[in-house]
Amino acid sequence: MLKLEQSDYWQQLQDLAQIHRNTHLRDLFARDNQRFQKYSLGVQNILFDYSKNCITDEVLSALFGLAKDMDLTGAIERMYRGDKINTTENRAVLHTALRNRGNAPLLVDGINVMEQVNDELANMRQFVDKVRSGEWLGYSGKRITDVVNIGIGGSNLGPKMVTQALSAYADNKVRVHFISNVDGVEVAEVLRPLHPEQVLFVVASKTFTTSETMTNAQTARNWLMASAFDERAVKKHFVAVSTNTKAVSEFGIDTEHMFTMWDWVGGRYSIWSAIGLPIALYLGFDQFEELLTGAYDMDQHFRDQPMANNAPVILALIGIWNSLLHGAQSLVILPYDQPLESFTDYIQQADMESNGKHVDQTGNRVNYPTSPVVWGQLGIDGQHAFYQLLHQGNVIVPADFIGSVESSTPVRGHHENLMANFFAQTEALMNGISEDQVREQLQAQGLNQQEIEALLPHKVHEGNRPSNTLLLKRVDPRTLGALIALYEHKIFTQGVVWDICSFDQWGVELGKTLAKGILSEINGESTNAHDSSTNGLIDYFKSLRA
Ligand code: G6Q
Repeated sequence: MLKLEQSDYWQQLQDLAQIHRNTHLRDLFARDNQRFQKYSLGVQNILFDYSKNCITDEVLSALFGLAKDMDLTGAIERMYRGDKINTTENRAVLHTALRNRGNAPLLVDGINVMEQVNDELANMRQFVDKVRSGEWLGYSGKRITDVVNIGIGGSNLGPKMVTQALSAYADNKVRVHFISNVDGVEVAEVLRPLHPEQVLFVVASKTFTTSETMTNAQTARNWLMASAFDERAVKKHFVAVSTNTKAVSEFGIDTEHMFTMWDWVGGRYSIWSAIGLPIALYLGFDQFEELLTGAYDMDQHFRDQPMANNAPVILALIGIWNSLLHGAQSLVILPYDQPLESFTDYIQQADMESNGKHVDQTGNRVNYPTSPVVWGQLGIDGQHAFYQLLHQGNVIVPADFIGSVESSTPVRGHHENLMANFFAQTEALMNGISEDQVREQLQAQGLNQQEIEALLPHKVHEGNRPSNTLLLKRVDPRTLGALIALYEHKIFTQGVVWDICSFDQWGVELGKTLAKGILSEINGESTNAHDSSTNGLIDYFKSLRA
């Protein structure tokens, strides 16, 4: 029997799901006018409203019981104190140490990692100040105006999302750009308008072996050489963030300008480490520290608050409940805030790479869904695209709506309009429009009986579609740090309840290994050795190129 199935609460939740199969959110609100007060909470500058989910006190207490049975409290403690909870890679999981602003010592294998963290933060600050003040000069003596981050996955998504989200806080001492795709189109387009003498490349790769990143870094190096004609320029225009000193040095980067991270920092949790260097270069180090502080605030909330007042725990358990109750297999994240344009992409990786697993901690196949398919985009654009399915499709997609009270760039009349849509959508998803309401509307429009009956089923919105609302005061560095950490801990909680290892990513490794072999086949260094489809496709590709 799987560990989860041994919990009586798991069985109780299945029963409750049966009982509530036909409960309508509209009725829950009609029955209890305190529902919002009961099922919402404030944490830092974030108001979290979870009342528009089909939950009751009984459901919540069963969910908390389940989390207790799965020893969530113990698991949190084990993560924070540096136990090797990434069991398949035998590693601690300590992104919380990277933002441990209280600076309490933390021992991993007998070493106080806080000393390493603080040293690296000090190195980053020193470097950031040099670049931003113009003290750091390119090969021809000009100051750096553009920072180009070369990295992929966890070494790209975080800095890209945060620099975009916080652009209102940038002073434009330097601009930032990102290259992740090995498709040459991206590197060519990013480099085209830039001047080699004034560009600083940050090659971000924990392993410094990832082929996309290495290919792009080599191309960037050639681009620099085509103008500098002197290998010594590499040291002035390239820095690295990596754990692989040997490979960094072989590339020609001065290891004095290599920023490190540790094996206890997972790629998708690395934004708080030197992987965040582009953020600090763009915004200044103080703002980067604010981001860390926001995450630290949330870390304390997650560790110290009882479950009934714990935002990440509740967000996680509601996700589990929605998959039980509605069979929901996906989660749509809908920011109503232009700065959060890439937030969904970031959480998509964090969630799906962490919890997209099919076996439990002991390797037994699980018989329940794990990570939902996470997708979405800016909500306001989505309204004119895929919301039709959210409102009337034959599938329930739970939604997280994220918006702000204040716009980070106020333009008269716009934010009110945006937020009117924000509130309208969660209300519409919850209430829908009943047959009676539609009939009334159509009668008022003067349609005859026959016309009304023909149109009626098409215009009915059943409603009862669950959503969470996260209303931020505004997108600022501290609040954003808290928001990211909120989702990180949500993902952690779900992994604990599902009893899976959230911190490995074997599914990512497989494709990386296969691509290496195929590259040598494409280059004619070996013969294809695959199934007929893969061989056929590679042969077709090669024949047209020849
Ligand atoms: C994140 C993943 C993955 C990783 C990239 C880049 O958790 O492991 O997205 O970040 O594959 O890896 P490198 O930083 O080693 O280049």
